Parts: sequence; C-alpha cells; structure tokens
Amino acid sequence: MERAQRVLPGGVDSPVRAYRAVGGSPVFVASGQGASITDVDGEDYIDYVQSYGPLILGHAHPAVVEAIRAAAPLGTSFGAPTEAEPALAERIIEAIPSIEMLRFVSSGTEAAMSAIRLARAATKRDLILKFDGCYHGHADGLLVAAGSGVTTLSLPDSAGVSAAYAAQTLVAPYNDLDAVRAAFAARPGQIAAIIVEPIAGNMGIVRPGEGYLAGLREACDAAGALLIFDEVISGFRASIGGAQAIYGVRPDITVLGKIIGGGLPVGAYGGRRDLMSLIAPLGPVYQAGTLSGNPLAMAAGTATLDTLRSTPDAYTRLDDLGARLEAGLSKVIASTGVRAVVARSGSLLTLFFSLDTPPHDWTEAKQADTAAFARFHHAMLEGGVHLPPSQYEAWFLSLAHTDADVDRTIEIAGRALST
Ligand code: KE4
Repeated sequence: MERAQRVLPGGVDSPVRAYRAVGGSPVFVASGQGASITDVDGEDYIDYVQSYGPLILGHAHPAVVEAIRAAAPLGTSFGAPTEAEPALAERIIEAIPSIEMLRFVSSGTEAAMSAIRLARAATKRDLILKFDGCYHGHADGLLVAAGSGVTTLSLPDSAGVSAAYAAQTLVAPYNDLDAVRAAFAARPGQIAAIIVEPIAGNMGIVRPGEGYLAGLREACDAAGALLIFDEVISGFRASIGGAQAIYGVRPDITVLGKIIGGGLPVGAYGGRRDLMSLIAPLGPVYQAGTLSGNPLAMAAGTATLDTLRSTPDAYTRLDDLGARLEAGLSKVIASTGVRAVVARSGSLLTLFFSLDTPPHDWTEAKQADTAAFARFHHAMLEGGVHLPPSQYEAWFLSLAHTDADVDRTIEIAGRALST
C-alpha cells in the first residue's frame, strides 16, 4: 500500500477500493479462483466484491481464460473492425429485444455518457433527469447533487465539475413518480431523457416500487423524452434480458458494462435502430474509442455470455444462492438482536445497519449506520469473507459460489454480529 500510495492517488485506481468508508488498509489481491480470492499474504477469502459485478461466473472461469488465451496470440488490438465485435453484439441483441443496434465502448461511464449525448441529439433538448443515489459513472454531468427541489437545477457533486455542467441535470428522489411528473411539468419540452438504474445498486440494493418503472415509461412518453436504463449492474445479472425483461418495461436506450466484458474493459449502449443510426459514422453524434471492441475483451464477454446461456437454470441458481444468503443473514440478525435488514434482488444483496426495512430511496438508505457496517466489514474480513468496503455497495454472488460458501458466510456473519 505504501508503494502504491507513492504513485497512485490513495494507492488505488478507483476510490472505493481504498477502504476510506470502512477504515484500515485494503487487502491486496494476488489471485482469484471461482468464488474466492487469495491476498498477497496467502490468505483466502470468500469474495462478494467479484469486481463489482462483471464476474457472474466467478474469478478466472476456464472458458473465459481460454478465450483470452486463444485471442491474445492473434493480436491484442487493431484499430480495425474484427468479427469478434458483431459476434458479441449479436448475442447481446438476441438477449435484449429493446436493443436493435449497439456501440461498444470501454467502460460503463463511457456508455452512459454517450447514451446521454445520443438522447440530447435525438430530442434536441438539453436537460437530463437522474435520481438521487443512482450512479452512472463519472462523466461531469452525472456527478451532481440534487438542487433544493426536483425542478431546481443541480449542483456539482465533485470538485472540477463546473456549475454549467451541473445545471444541465435535474435530480429527483428514486421511487417517486410525482417528483418526475413535477420535473416534466416545470420544464416542458426541455428534458431530453431520464437515466435510471432499474434496480438500484449504488445506494446498496434498492428495488423499484410496484409500477415505478412503468410510470417512468409513461412519463417519458407523455413528455416526448427518452428513457435510458442503466443496466451496467443488472444487465445479464437480473436475468438474461436484464431488469427490463423482469419488469416488462422497454427503455429507448440501454447502457451496459461489467458482465458483457467478463472482467475485461467493455461498456456498450444500444437501442432502437433509428436512434443508433444517429451515431457516427452513420449520423451526426460523434463518439469514438481506441480500444472500443477490443478483441480480447470481446472474447471474454462472448465466452461469459455463452457460458451463462449454456448453464441450465443459471438464474434460478443465482436467485437460490441469494435467497439462502438472505435467509441465513436474517436469521443471525434476529438471533443476535442487531438492528439490521437485508435488501436483495436475485444475486445482488445489501445488509443495511440500523434500518428495519429495506430502503426505498437515498433519503432512507443514508440513515444506515455506516460505522456499524465498517466494524462488520472488518470482522467479516477477519473471518475470511471479502465484502465491498462500503455500506452503499451491493454484494455480488456468482455461479461459482456454493451453498457451502454461503453457509460459511452466514456462520462468520453470526460471529461478526455477536462481537
Ligand atoms: P464503470 O465506468 O465503472 O465501468 O461503470 C460506471 C457505472 C455505471 N452504471 C452503474 C449502475 C454502475 O454501478 C457503475 C459502476 N459501478 C461501481 C460500483 N458501484 C464500480 C466500482 C468502482 O467505482 O470502483
């Protein structure tokens, strides 16, 4: 860590990894295998970070490693079209009917940023509406905090984001359709799109309320705005068709990442053909990338989706694992009398401290006791369980996790909650 801190801000390449929210010094990982990781001191942990979502098959799945190994000797990047790109795109389009055409980029941030540029071009409107507690990557216009009201322009939520950028984004509470209608009523003809996590994963897990996503669809249609689903976490995780397949709501544009790269850098945005035809070189919306559609990343993503598709009952298995973990954690919460609650959506799960019911929005989620979570995180690490180092991240299960891993996690949680 000292060596890393000399050359990298905070010793990390993404802030959450520095353990600022839980204290102490992060585990440095040497390797991962299936559901587990081994740190540089040779300690093993059952891993629920799983790279924050891409590794639905677990670490170093043989099919993914083999695909990368086969692709690498042929060249790592060309800056020219390859067959690997339509091969992965076809698989994504087959799984997600709302996507007729897509563009690969190298991160979820890049995908969300490009989707917003596309929505502005398609509607010739400037404003974007997002939700408090939802995260869509670190593009300037998305690092904003709610203004005083849903119709008030936002404020920068990071140094270096100019007020001018922030003023193009409105922020409303998640799971509140009245707030959305008020924003559209106050800004007629000005809002290009809503961008939303259909299953929110960046407050910890917060599920959409009954009718919420359908309500967003209706509000966008009534206002002539586009609906962007940020499925970077939920895509190919909630189901093979993502959250949109589960909730039966069709967005105009879908943002993807994580799983479609199988652990290598891939993002994508896609949607109706008429919209995607606005993207250069077909249309006037410029967007480009040196490593977009990188052959190794395409190979890893294709191997991941093919393995997912060929695994019988993959999503039933993932949901069963999640249900087992939720039930076990709820039992130890009850038996230790700790005030905490589990929020879950399939293989995504969060243990909120000092809440009695799963939160519906950021106002409720931020009431959680982050100090209690920090103590819990360290106790779990001591016990051999590697959790995301923040109360507001989801725990990620994979097809490599076994019932035994889950049962052991519950046993360790029982001890952690008793200390
Ligand atoms: P990336 O640029 O990190 O690939 O994707 C940004 C992004 C977009 N949309 C959603 C819903 C996301 O969750 C993310 C990134 N997720 C975080 C974890 N909550 C990545 C972990 C990190 O920042 O290190």
